[in-house]
Parts: sequence; structure tokens; C-alpha cells
Amino acid sequence: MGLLQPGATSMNAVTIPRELIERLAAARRVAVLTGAGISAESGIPTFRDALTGLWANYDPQELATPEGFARNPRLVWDWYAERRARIAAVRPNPGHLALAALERRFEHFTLVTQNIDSLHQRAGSRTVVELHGNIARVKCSREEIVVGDFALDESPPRCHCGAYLRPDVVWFGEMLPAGAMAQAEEAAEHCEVFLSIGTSAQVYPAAELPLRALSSGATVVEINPECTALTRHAHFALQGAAGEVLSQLQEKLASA
Ligand code: BJW
Repeated sequence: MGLLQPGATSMNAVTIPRELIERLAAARRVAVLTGAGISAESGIPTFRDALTGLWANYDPQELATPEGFARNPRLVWDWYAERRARIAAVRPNPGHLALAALERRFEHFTLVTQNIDSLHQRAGSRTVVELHGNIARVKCSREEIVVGDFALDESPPRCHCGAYLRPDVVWFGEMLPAGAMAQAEEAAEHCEVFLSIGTSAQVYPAAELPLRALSSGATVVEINPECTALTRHAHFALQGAAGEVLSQLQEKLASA
């Protein structure tokens, strides 16, 4: 696309094109899709980062499946327990905070996330569409009902029905929550500007959202230090860390 901004060579030198600021300043409807990269600056490893320590020999793409859980429920439960503890110990970063501030600026602003870490909510974002669930919730692996109280006497703990409890997240091969997906599609199809932030754009159906926005005539912006499958389609590819780029973008927009 003619407007492609090839990006800077260093993470500190991203220039935000004036034309992008002008388009954002004029927009009434903005949609945002975030992925693991937005939480990286808070200290949460991205999904495709190599696992370390106890988990170094495992592939997250195998742990995050119903088959992985059936094969080794304790391993998968313990992996999520460790991630839950890590999430509780970190704080939202400037990228999360800038998105919370941007929400207040636009008439229609939909923040869709693939993340399960609640960092957007903790940063003050009021409406967050969670496509892949939330690690803080636990549900019965048989009845699919969210469970509030359970005894942690086993790993994984069991539901009153006898089945294992599991995190209320969406694993590979599972359907996304229909309501959340419908809200995300509606926002992608009706926005004027779509921001894809910190996602490798490899996992469907979330990866379809920026393409839907593009087909509907929106300006599509990617914020990611690396190239992804989306980069060549984006009108603007801002190749830097989300915290830095979003803070700059928010500042420029405030004075536009
Ligand atoms: C920074 C940064 C910084 C670093 N600043 N950026 C159509 C075509 C092909 C395949 C499929 C298809 N439809 C369905 C499929 C199958 C499958 C799929 O997509 N597979 C692909 C691998 C090809 N999808 C599904 O199974 C989905 N279900 C579904 O479609 O149901 C219907 C159906 C079922 C069966 C068959 C057909 C249809 C469900 C997907 C669920 C994904 N779940 C996970 C786990 C959630 C729980 C958990 O966290 O444990 O979600 S997998 C994992 O990937 C997680 C993430 O949300 C998701 C996306 O990852 P994300 O966020 O993009 O992270 P990374 O790590 O990949 O990338 C990080 C990026 O950040 C990188 O680009 C960095 O450069 C960047 N970054 N630092 C900005 N500071």
C-alpha cells in the first residue's frame, strides 16, 4: 500500500506520520486489537517466546489445547498457576495506560484483546472485549460452568461433578465466546481506524479482524517491533515497542 511506513531501525526512533494523527483526530470510530506484545513491557512473556525454567521443554501451542490438558492435566494446570502468579505480580505499562486514555477521546472505541491477563482493565480501560477468556476464572472441564469456590487440595482441583477444573480460556481447536467475537467483528467492520498492537497475527479468527477492517475501508495501523503477516497490508506499520509508540501517539493526538 502506498502509505506503508517501513518503520525505523531502532526501537527508540519511531516517527508517527502526521497523516496518521490527522486520520485519528478526525475519526469517530476506532477499534483496537491487542496481543501478547502489549503486555511484554510489563514483564509477561509473549506466547511465542521460548519457555524457560521448568517449562523449557514444552511448546505452549501443545499446552494450550484440550488434548494437552487431557494428556497431562497437572502439567497444564501448574503452567497456568505459575502464569497467574506472574500476572498478579506485574503492573500495566504505558501502552495499556495510553489505550485507557484513548478510550475516553473517541465516541466509539472498542478494545478487543486476545490477552487473558486483565492488564487493560487494571490500566483503567472500561470496555474490554476478551476473545480468549480470562486466566482469573476457572471452569468445569465437563460442564463448562464457571466455578467461584473450590478446594485447592489437588492439582488440578475438581468440580463437585468430579471432573477437573481448568482455566476459563480458549485453547486451540475451541470456539471463541460468540458474543465477544460478534462485538469484535462489528467494531472491525464499522471503524474508521483499526490498530493492531503486539500480535503476531497468526492465530485465527482474531487475525481476520484487521483484514475485515481493511475490506470495509478502514485505515489499518500495526504497532509491533517485528514484521508480521499483517505488515504488508497495513497502511501504517509503526515498528516499535507498544508502550513507547502508544504514549507518543496519545501525546501527539492530544495536541492535534
Ligand atoms: C511487541 C512487543 C512490544 C513483542 N510491543 N509488540 C483459519 C485458518 C488457519 C487456522 C485456523 C483458522 N481458524 C481456526 C484455526 C485454528 C486455530 C489457529 O488459528 N491456528 C493457528 C496457529 C494457525 N484457531 C483456533 O483453534 C481458535 N478456535 C477456532 O477458530 O474455533 C473454530 C475452529 C476450531 C477448530 C478448527 C477450525 C475452526 C482458537 C484460538 C485460541 C488461541 N488461544 C491462545 C491461548 C489462550 C490462553 C493462554 O494464553 O494460554 O491464545 S494461543 C495464543 O495465541 C494465545 C494468544 O492470545 C494467541 C495470539 O498470540 P499473540 O497475542 O499474537 O502473541 P504472540 O506471542 O504470537 O505474538 C506476540 C507479538 O508481540 C509478536 O509479533 C512480537 O513481535 C510482538 N511484540 N514485544 C509490541 N513491546
